[in-house]
Amino acid sequence: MHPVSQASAPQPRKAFLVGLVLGPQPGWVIEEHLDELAELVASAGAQVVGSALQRRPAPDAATFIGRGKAAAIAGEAQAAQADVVVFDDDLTGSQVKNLEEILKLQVMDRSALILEIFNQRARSREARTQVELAQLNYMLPRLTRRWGHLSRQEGGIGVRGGEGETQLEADRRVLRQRIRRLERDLGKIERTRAVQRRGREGVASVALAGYTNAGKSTLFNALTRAATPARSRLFATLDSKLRRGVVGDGRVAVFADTVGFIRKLPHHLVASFKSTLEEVTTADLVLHVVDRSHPRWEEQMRIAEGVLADLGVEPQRLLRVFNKSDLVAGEADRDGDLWVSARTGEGLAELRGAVARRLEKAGVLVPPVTVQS
Ligand SMILES: Nc1nc2c(ncn2[C@@H]2O[C@H](COP(=O)(O)OP(=O)(O)OP(=O)(O)O)[C@@H](O)[C@H]2O)c(=O)[nH]1
Ligand SMILES: [Mg+2]
Repeated sequence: MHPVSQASAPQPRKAFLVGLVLGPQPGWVIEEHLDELAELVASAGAQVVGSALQRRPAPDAATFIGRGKAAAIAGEAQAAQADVVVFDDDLTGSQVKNLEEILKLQVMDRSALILEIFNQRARSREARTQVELAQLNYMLPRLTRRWGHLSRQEGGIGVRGGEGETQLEADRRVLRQRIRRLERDLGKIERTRAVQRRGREGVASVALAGYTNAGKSTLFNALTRAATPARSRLFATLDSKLRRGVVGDGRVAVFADTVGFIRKLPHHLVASFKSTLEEVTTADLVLHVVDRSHPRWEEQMRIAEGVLADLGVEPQRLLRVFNKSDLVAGEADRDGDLWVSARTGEGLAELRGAVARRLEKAGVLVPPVTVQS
């Protein structure tokens, strides 16, 4: 089954999780990653019914985990009444096909899961177009697996022609056409956004970015007193929302709330969400919101900063904000860092002041008029 049709599958499905521990990697790292995978599964509306880890020096080319381990997991997953087995890493089309044969269950990789969540969340035309584009780009190299009876063409050098291969090529052509169409649509949306941005010229822009669930939308609401749904689920926000907010001394900036990041974010998604993420790449200042109460906050911070660097956000345009301070009691060293609670409002005045100073420094916000006495 491919991601497009998965989105309409009846919920909740029961998921069995599988992680691979490579070489000297400590097992606890993978267990933490499986915890996050479980959060993703829950965010997709499915239920986790079990999990398994395997340690190997390298992934198996044909089955990712070992064939024997796969057979063992088949028993465990079926006993747990799972109907889908979710792998924490990306699988090739043939690995999915081989695993589905052994497991006798639907197999999904991490990217397919994230794409499914995005597909469930996408509302606006822009978000829907971007998600569909990412899904098609994900499917294109994996199309072969839907044509299992044609497996000879994967190994068989010189085997060409035949009904099935024509069908596969026709499928690919249709996909490519649709991809070009979506790219054209997105181009149009991007141009509209660029025009809107020009209309905002002269007004300083501040984008909120960071790991999913860090509290970006809650902070955006607090800074702009808007009502953007903030929910404790991953990827609640897919569109960038724009609203005016006061920074310091009554001066105004345009704030943008954006889509969250995650470890191993499928690169098709980042590429497809270019127009949404343009609010980040073009902002005068990017507030990097970190959920400081999260047990893996440092890893999440590193990942988000990596994505921001990939997007071309220079360090001088970044301002790191430690959010959810209300959940971090008695933290010894808060000096030098910006701590806020978007929920209680603690630290918001300081944040507004810091934003204003940074925007002034960047030359996009005029200093307040001071009356000489
Ligand atoms: N205790 C506490 N909870 C917070 C704070 N800020 C946000 N939250 C909660 O954290 C959860 C996620 O908040 P969101 O604002 O939706 O997070 P987000 O970064 O926009 O998430 P995505 O859009 O999914 O990437 C919600 O349940 C919020 O109520 C805070 O300062 N303190
Ligand atoms: Mg949000």
